[in-house]
Amino acid sequence: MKMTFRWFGENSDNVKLSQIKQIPGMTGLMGFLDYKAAGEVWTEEEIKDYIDKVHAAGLECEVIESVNVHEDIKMGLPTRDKYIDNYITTIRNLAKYGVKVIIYNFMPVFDWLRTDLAHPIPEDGSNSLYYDEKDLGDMGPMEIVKKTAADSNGFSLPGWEPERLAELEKTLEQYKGMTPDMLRENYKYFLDRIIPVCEEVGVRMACHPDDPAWPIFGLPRIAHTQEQFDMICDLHDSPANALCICTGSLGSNTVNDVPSVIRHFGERGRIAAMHVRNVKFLDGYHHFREASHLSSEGDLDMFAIMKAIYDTCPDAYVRPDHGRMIWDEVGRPGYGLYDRALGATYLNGLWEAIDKMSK
Ligand code: DNO
Repeated sequence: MKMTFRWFGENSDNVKLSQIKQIPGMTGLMGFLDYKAAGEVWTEEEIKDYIDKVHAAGLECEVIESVNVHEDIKMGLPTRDKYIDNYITTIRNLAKYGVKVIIYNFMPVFDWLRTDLAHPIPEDGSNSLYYDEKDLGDMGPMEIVKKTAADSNGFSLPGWEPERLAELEKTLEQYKGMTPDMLRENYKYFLDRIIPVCEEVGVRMACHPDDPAWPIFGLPRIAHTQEQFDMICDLHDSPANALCICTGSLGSNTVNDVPSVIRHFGERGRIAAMHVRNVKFLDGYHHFREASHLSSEGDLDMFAIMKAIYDTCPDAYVRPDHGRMIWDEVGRPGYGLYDRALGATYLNGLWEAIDKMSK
């Protein structure tokens, strides 16, 4: 297991590399060029510049997260080939600088979705990301986009890039009538082209689950249960067609037994990366908030999760996912320094205990 941290680059993160380096047991990053629009090539110069800085801080950068897939690929439009060519160039460029895993998703239009980015947690005075389906029902896609942008403390939010969402109404219209099977067909077309390149250059693609783990706004979503991930693995059977299991995304839906999903795909050699965080279910339908990582503060069993990783995919890259905002920090919602650092330390502690108990 390599413990890593998400970092957005020196011009768009309140967290400094020197601070990340001081978190005990931190080996490197899940890196991101947050200014790249979906479909654009990540050039060698840009990648080198980012990774050189990470290395200079004494950290590794073997994982890149959010090389976003252009909507034309997901929709299967004739223009998709041009964007797939660009994606392949990006894979090759990243591989040249030592990247081994690329985390991405195949969710139409929206990546993750919340109805409040800073919901107060009355018990301790902190706040966290929050979802209430009731609020969403009142809002609709345009409003949620505006609200999310307005609540982001001025930071760009991955998955909510303005360029992607500028043509939202048109894009939503284009998805009308697309079934999950049709989306899967387009997904297969994409994988059939990129996975042979990944095999050649030694990169693994890691698909991130739908977050939350159910369909929204009538859009097809095909990555939120074990059965759906089995289908994704079967679309192109290769160890390079792998998964990033995000415990909080899958765990938002009680149908998913997260440790058992990890074991299922870990045993099959299909987990390249893990996002580890906790969720707390609240009263009502599809209603939860994000919790600190500690098992007793939420509804997921973090010991069982780390044990499943230890037993079935011990080489996976792990990062503490979203934290609460604590200690008056002002930062990108979900991605402050303090609570994620506490999370990393806690997860490393669980790992040490599991390791020693196993010997
Ligand atoms: C949310 C993140 C996701 C993830 C993408 C990968 O906080 O976990 O935005 O990076 O789905 O493409």
